[in-house]
Amino acid sequence: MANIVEKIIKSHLVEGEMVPGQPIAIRIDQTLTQDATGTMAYLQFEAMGIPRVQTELSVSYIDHNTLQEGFENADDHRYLQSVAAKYGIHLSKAGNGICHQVHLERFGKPGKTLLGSDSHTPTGGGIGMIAIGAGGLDVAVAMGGGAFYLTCPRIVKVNLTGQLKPWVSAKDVILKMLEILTTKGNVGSVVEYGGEGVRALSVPERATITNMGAELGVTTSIFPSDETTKAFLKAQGREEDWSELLADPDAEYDRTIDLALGEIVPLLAQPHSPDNICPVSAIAGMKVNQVCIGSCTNSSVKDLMTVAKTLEGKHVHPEVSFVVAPGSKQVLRMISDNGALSTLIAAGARIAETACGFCIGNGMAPQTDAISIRTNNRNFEGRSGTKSAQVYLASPETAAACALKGVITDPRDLGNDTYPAIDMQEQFTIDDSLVFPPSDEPAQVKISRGPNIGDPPANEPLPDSLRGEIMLKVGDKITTDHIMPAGSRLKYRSNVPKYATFVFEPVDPTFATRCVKNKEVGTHNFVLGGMSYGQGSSREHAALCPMYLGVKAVIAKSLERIHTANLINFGILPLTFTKESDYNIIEQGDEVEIPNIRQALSAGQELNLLNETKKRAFRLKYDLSERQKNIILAGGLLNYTKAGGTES
Ligand code: MIC
Ligand code: SF4
Repeated sequence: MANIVEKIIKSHLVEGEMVPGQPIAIRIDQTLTQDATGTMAYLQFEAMGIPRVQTELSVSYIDHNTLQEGFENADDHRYLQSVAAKYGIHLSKAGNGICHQVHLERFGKPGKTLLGSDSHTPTGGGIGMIAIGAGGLDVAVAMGGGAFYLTCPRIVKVNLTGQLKPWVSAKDVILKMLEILTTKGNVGSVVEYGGEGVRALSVPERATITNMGAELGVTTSIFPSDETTKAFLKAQGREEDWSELLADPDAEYDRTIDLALGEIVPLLAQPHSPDNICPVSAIAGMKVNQVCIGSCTNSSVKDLMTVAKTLEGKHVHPEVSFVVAPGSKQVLRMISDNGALSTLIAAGARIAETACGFCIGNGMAPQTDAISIRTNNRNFEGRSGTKSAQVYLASPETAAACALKGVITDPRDLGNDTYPAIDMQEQFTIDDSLVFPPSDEPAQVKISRGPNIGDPPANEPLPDSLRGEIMLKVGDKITTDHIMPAGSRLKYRSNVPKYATFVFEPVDPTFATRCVKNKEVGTHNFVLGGMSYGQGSSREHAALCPMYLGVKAVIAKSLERIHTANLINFGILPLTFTKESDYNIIEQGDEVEIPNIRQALSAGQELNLLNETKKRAFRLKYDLSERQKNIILAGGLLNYTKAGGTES
């Protein structure tokens, strides 16, 4: 009487007991990295001294940083290609597409585990995998054959019934889920979709839903592997990769949510959070300046065909800048062969590269105060590259309607009688010519290292007492985009000293220099956060670079899963308040001390925050397994691993 999540976890469990909330470790079958997190992951893998990856399959994708303004990106790409060839990793070259889209098409397998250094790795749940996003160091450990440690999840069943109405699509389903569950409070859960409504959703549609599970903050989301999955794999020429994976009829769940697909209407996530949901009709008529279609959430053949059919014979509004970025080379070839690309171009689309592009703020920054409608998954303030832009997340159907009319438009009001329902292709165009398998002669491969690529910085073991200043106090929902901006700063990912100068740049550009001054005189730096601190991306630089700046503890009302794991991996204490209202008393600039850390951690006691400025003491909590405590005391996972799994 097991559900799907339990079945996969059970068959991969290497440590711990399957009790929700308890630490467990699972074997990882596949890994993926992308270039922005990948260079650091492979530098860390190299530092482990393991000659070949130990996984069934590891793929390194180049999709994030393809702008190549200057030599840095191209140097990173060369490095990634040479490391892949040497260590047994497949390389998906720039131009082949966005990691999650390509992995779904060409590599994902039902029943397997996938660990990826990108928070949207759960896209693979659409094909019935336990696919989890993590920091690059965790992925490096998994490539080396190490287990992945996580909290045994609570499992939430979403029981889908009925069918979506015309002009309503998978994006609206996950926006509905975000309305129900919000981005907060879901840490430690996995969403398992089931019910008769699942059948009508194709694999790419299921993947849209699991992709944005990342925004719920859950560990992952998963769909069953059924006849629909089989048909998708067959159309990808991979029928032999299929296996059936269904929940037992009497499977139990920690919570069940019923969702009637037929009742969902076109929805939007309003600025600046993916859970700020409203029906499109509620704000219809608002002027739109930019429409961007693409990203790992909505760039499948079906998505772009639907947009093309909606725009066929028409032209987008003259005041809308309209961008389409196909998700993969496969998608681009298929829409180009079947004429949809031509339809899009005729309708006024700017065709962008098959890459993350606009989604990560790499180009296409909208005009000042713009209203931008996008099909991607995050609308955090400033992520588009324009601080004053108002980004709304929508389905491809809604985005197309907005592009045509120049104002926010419910696609059901387009006046088109027939919804261009696109059936799943019976045969996809298979062209893996931009995927390079690893070398048969690894000894001959020389690693290429450009001048922008530096070794991962070392950290010291955690001192027994921390003493220093609250360097920054921030509010709720601080994302890793606030902590470690991407966009034009992305090219410094392989150069930690340089990238660290931009920590918290969007919030307080003086943060890095102030931290360096303290570090130089030997005092420790502290950050104070609100709810859901560290949500969003898996970028471990949001922990690695603060570590480099001498940040030793983050104290917040609540912390998100991947970011917490990254803080631990880099030896930074993730702490929460015993009494949440204490947050209001402590201020930026306060001189503080946390004494006797070692003893308190080993005894499992709360920590004391002595605030010398306020002449008060506060109690702090932590949620750390024994292993995590030892990692922090050692000064991070690399030190811990080098010492053979002990704290020093
Ligand atoms: C994102 O969508 O924020 C990214 C860019 O894909 C990140 C990874 C990164 O920062 O490199 C993510 O989601 O993990
Ligand atoms: Fe790329 Fe955007 Fe997807 Fe992140 S969310 S992997 S930046 S397309």
